[in-house]
Amino acid sequence: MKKIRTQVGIVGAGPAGLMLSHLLHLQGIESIVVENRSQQYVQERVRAGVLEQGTVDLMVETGVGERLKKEGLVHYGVNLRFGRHTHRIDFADLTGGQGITIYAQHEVIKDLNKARRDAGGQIYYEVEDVSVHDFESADSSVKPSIHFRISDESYELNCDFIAGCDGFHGICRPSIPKGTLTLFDRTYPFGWLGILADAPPSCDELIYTYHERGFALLSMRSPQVSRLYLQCSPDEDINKWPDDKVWQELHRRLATDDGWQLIEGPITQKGVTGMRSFVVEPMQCGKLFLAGDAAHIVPPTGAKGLNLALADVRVLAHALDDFYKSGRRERLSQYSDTCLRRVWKVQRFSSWMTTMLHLFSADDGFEQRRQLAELDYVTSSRAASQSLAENYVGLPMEF
Ligand code: RFL
Ligand code: PHB
Repeated sequence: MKKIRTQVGIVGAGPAGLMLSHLLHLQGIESIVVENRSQQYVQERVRAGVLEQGTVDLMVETGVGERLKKEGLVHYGVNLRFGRHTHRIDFADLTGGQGITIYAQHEVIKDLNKARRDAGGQIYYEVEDVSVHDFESADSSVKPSIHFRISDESYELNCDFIAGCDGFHGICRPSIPKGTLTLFDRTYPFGWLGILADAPPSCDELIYTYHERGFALLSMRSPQVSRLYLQCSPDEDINKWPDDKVWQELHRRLATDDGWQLIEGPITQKGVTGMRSFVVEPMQCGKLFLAGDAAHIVPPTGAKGLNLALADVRVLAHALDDFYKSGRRERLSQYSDTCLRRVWKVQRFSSWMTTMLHLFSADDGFEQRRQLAELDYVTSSRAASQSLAENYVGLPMEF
């Protein structure tokens, strides 16, 4: 077995793993990232699109925000549409000038990858049989390791700490001994059918729509590319959704009385995503720290998953910095508690948005009227609008 060594071994080259490696580098801490997919696959995977103000600030402050500043679309509000009317939530007014930026997750990945490559960072793509070892003890004389294979060569990566940034289906969380973790889980009786279309966005800002046929969302990636979602069944067969049926359903759910028009264009990508809320507690075990989707999943209605993943690694990078600079372990031992305070607030917001905007049962008149009353309240009370706005642009970083 070929032995290599670093200070922090990172499993997963998604946004959490790459940002952690980047932040550690800026602090003078070495890391190696191992990723089981190819670089191309990771860089092309279509996912999130909304960056909170704090995420944008983090990227800009750490020198990876140049393209984001040029190409990102800054929005100072979102629209809630119901009863064929549109109600704008004005973020700038309600949050003291804050906004969100539309910039695709795979662009964030490209920027982070480039920064790591330019700095000579080590990222091993297409590794196989990844496993994590000897991390359970807090005793610093016992060193954890990550084992993996590249083609026919087996590697043992020895390190001081392991960061499990390997997403919901990764191997880090399941490697933690049984009984150590408590899982909190909720699934929803629907999913999202998402499309990318070569069509200019039909609105300058996002439109979250409540409709008796189900939720619809209009988002975008650029002035030429629209991203749209429809509530569907969690196991929806995508083959039953030819392009014209997707457009027809979008037209129905997004229709208004004010002459607004949905602009169509060729669909370039189509997929179904399930929805869940999930949290694991604690987010650490000895010298293994879970971050991002490995530790928690939020339903996408709040546009929070990527932002939360980056908030975790920001906390972890600070805690590791403290340890390497002064030997202090307090922040490392508080890692999970610090992250979970934000995680649960974001879970609350994401499940609230999801519950307010989706159709749960077509014949539950009470629930539908309750949802409409909630939307009416949120869009007519300044206090309620402000609560939505401050959560959407992102709660302040406490650490
Ligand atoms: P990722 O992105 O899943 O990255 C984990 C990486 O680990 C790799 N991996 C392994 N590597 C080595 N060995 C193994 N055994 C491994 N197992 C897995 C994987 O290949 C992968 O590269 O997790 P990370 O870094 O925690 O980032 C989380 C975000 O990707 C996720 O929360 C967001 O995409 C969620 N999300 C959204 N978040 C937002 O903030 N705003 C949004 O607008 C938003 N929209 C979305 C979304 C997610 C969606 N889907 C498809 C789930 C919209 C959608 C449709
Ligand atoms: C997206 O553009 O992909 C997007 C926007 C807002 C969400 C979820 C996804 O809440």
